[in-house]
Amino acid sequence: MHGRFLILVWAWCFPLMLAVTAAEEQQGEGCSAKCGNVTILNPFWFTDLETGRSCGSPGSRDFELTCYNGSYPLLPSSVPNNAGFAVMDISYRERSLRIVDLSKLELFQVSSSCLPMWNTSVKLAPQFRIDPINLSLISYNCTEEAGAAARQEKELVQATTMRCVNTSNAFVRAGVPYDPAGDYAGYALEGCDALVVPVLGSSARANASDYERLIRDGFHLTWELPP
Ligand SMILES: *[C@@H]1O[C@H](CO)[C@@H](O)[C@H](O)[C@H]1NC(C)=O
Ligand SMILES: *[C@@H]1O[C@H](CO)[C@@H](O)[C@H](O)[C@H]1NC(C)=O
Ligand SMILES: *[C@@H]1O[C@H](CO)[C@@H](O)[C@H](O)[C@H]1NC(C)=O
Ligand SMILES: *[C@@H]1O[C@H](CO)[C@@H](O)[C@H](O)[C@H]1NC(C)=O
Ligand SMILES: *[C@@H]1O[C@H](CO)[C@@H](O)[C@H](O)[C@H]1NC(C)=O
Ligand SMILES: *[C@@H]1O[C@H](CO)[C@@H](O)[C@H](O)[C@H]1NC(C)=O
Ligand SMILES: CC(=O)N[C@H]1CO[C@H](CO)[C@@H](O)[C@@H]1O
Repeated sequence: MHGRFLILVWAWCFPLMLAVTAAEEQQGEGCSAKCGNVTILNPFWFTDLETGRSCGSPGSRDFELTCYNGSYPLLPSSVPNNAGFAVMDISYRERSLRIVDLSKLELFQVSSSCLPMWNTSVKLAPQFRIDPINLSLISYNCTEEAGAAARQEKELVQATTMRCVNTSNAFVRAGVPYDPAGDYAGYALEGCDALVVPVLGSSARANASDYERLIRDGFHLTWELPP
């Protein structure tokens, strides 16, 4: 009789115990699993820079975020000394997140130094894929000669507010279909350095002269679970 009672109590409590454990795993001790507006759950985890404590269970390095100034989670760049990505939101159901390439924003900030720019795709860890329902924006930094030719091209917009370039010879092209292979040879311009930035698929009809807003709006990534 006594034993049966214990089993009953145990069976009744068990779901409750599971729920408590899950909540503890999500929140960890003494730290919130929220950074700004974004909820951090498995497989993502982060270390609180101030307390040094981990939120969530430390897992794969590629999924480690840093909570920047309590404002937004930062996904690091896999290129050293390069600003990472600001995470704007995460959909755990769709395994997708929207991020903004912070180093590209340096092209609009007066105070920043002009560091070398990398294509966004090379800065992402292999677990992440740029969502194919994306478009690309290509920015060109041209020599004077090539700039004179590019100014004749109707679909190119002059990047008049871009820093770190001679704005007379810098151009932007929007609405380029996203190419998973990264082969944008069809859009190469002789005498111009090209930089490819993914933008949201919903920007299909966007005007290239809105390049700053397009870059600030970010783009979607999907992730594969770590092994
Ligand atoms: C958080 O979300 C609110 C409402 O959606 C928005 O107004 C606010 O700007 C967001 N904050 C950050 C840091 O993204
Ligand atoms: C840090 O966050 C506070 C409040 O959210 C904001 O006022 C401040 O500008 C932020 N600092 C930086 C360096 O972003
Ligand atoms: C970016 O990618 C384009 C297209 O593949 C390539 O032509 C260009 O050289 C790359 N730029 C950099 C800075 O790597
Ligand atoms: C920028 O390009 C224009 C046109 O090619 C040229 O006249 C000007 O000297 C350049 N400015 C600088 C600072 O190189
Ligand atoms: C643009 O080209 C000039 C001259 O080659 C270079 O000094 C500058 O760093 C380049 N800017 C960017 C953003 O690539
Ligand atoms: C894009 O915007 C620019 C400046 O706002 C405007 O002059 C141009 O007509 C627009 N192009 C299209 C195709 O709407
Ligand atoms: C404009 C563009 O690139 N559209 C593509 C978005 O992704 C879907 C799925 O891969 C493609 O079918 C579209 O062509």
